Amino acid sequence: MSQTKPTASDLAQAEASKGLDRRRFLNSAALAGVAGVGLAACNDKPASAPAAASAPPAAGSATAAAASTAVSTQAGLHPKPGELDVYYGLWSGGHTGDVRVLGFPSGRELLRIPCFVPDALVGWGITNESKAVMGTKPDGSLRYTVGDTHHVHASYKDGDYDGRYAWVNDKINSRIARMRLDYFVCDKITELPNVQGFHGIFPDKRDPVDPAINHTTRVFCGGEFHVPLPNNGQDLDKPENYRAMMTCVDAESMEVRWQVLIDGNCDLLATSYDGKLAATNQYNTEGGVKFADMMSAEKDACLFYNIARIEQAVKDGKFKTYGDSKVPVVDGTKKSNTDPKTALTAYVPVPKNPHGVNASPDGKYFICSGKLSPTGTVIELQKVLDWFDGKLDDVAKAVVADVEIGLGPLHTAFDGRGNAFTTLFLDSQVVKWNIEAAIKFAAGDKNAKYVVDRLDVHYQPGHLNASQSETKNADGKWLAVGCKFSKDRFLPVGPLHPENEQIIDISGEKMILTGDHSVRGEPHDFIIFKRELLRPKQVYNIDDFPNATKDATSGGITRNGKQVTVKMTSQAPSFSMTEFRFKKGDIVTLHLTNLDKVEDLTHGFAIPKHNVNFIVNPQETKSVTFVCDKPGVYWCYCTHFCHALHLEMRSRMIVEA
Ligand SMILES: [Cu+2]
Repeated sequence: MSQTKPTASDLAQAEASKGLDRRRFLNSAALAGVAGVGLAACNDKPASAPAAASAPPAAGSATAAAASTAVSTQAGLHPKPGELDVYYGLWSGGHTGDVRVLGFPSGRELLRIPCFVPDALVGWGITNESKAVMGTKPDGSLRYTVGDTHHVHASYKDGDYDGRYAWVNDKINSRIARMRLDYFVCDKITELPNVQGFHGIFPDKRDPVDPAINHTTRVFCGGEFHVPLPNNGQDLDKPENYRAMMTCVDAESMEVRWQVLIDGNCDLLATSYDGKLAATNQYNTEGGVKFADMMSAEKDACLFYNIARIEQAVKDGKFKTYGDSKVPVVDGTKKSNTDPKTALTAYVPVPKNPHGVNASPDGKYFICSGKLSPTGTVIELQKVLDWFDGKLDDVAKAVVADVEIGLGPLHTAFDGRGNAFTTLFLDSQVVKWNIEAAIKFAAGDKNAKYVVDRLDVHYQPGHLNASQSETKNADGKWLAVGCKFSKDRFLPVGPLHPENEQIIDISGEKMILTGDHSVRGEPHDFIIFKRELLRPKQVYNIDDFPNATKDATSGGITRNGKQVTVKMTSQAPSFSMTEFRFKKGDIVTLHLTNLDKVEDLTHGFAIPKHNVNFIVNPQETKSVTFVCDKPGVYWCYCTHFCHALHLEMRSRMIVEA
């Protein structure tokens, strides 16, 4: 049971009794890299102390003690055998290049969706169909075999997820992948031109102009690293000419619609519920290429994009193109956008090197975190729109609060009851704070108690998200926190530790830590949403595959010189052909249709010594192409357990010399 696990306070007490303040040690280590370059506060204080001297007394400063006796008020934390979770979670996998599907609140991993990196379970990067999605070189080999996924977001309708698509970024090769949420597969990947280090990603929630379009039609992509334009060998030593861009991709076609040239490096992205605004939190507005240069300015920006104006500028031909790319690029740099009446962008100043920007579910605010400043910055969207309309003289006035919340604030989630939850990387805490109280405090009401609660997490949290948090229907039930270091929370397994995804009950006033879950590195961002928003299909439609073989007798082998095509089927416990014969040097394309219609009856197909292994799900067809370069007998066998006679499910491939 969850309440019998050691709690945060147990751990803190154990640490104290051992005279070993691991948390402070971690803080020191985490800070070492930025010492002397302008960190806004020091951390020589006990872990449970309020974050900053000038912050109001934290109602939750004794939270850890309370948590040791508190019990989760929510049923169903760990579903009993046979019970289903009530939420789906979509987790980015980091440099495993995949997306993980979790059941929530159990935290059970249900599936990994390979996107950018080959996957041996399903044959992603082996089958012709997956290679076509991933992209190949002229010789047919994969263009890339590495990826780095950070942020997963799903398509919207009426301000909530509609169950059509999810998208994920690849930071290494600046690619965006789309997943169909009916079959939980990646169906398209687009490589973005002109950018490097594509990081933040967010779909729009409705059209900025057409009120009839109240669903996602665009996906915005933040470019982090600034590079020469075009990046073809010119301007190598002229970093003043390097630039980053924000990119708009069409949600349906996955074509790149347009890009915006900007100052600074994009981190995360948020979109407004009215469709009018997108924003990226910008660090390195200095344009530095060295560590200290990137942190010299006291303020960076939350950069707002006026979507309707950008698209009008593209229509009016007010754009450039770079290098071989035909994508229109409009000028969103600060110096070209000083007149609010024509500006495409607005740079709202926020404390230096911000991390994270998140939209509140009431549609009113974007919240940026300070990272190097112990503050959360609340930006009122109506005021940003007022600036674009010439009704606000200074866009900096759109900041309605910039309040101290703790050390190393990164990302923010919401409970739909006016509270924000922000990860504090250096404090190893989540802080719960009330947005309207923070605005009152910032306006001068020093009695406004905006910090509601603090909870120790283990350790060094990065992303967090709450159930339904990034929709209008934030339900304030569960919070998941991606802790970057697990240290002593799990059995040691050598030098590579798992990460610790912690689950917190946020249904009450105080947060209650209810679960530790080890995860393979290295998830970043994730979303959690109600299971009824998806309509998954468990059996394919055979007619969706033009190369399907629809019955066991209609397949066969056709030869055209050295090109050989095999069409065969699987039906437990046998393949339609028990034997096929080739000659050395043949180039074989084999199409396999799984005729089984029974849910959960997947087959595999492996050919020894030919680097072939893939699965076919019920009524699915896949193909592989390989060269028969070694005479001999090869037993092709089913790799995915299907039947009592699974071991006998084989075909003999004979390659003649
Ligand atoms: Cu089988």
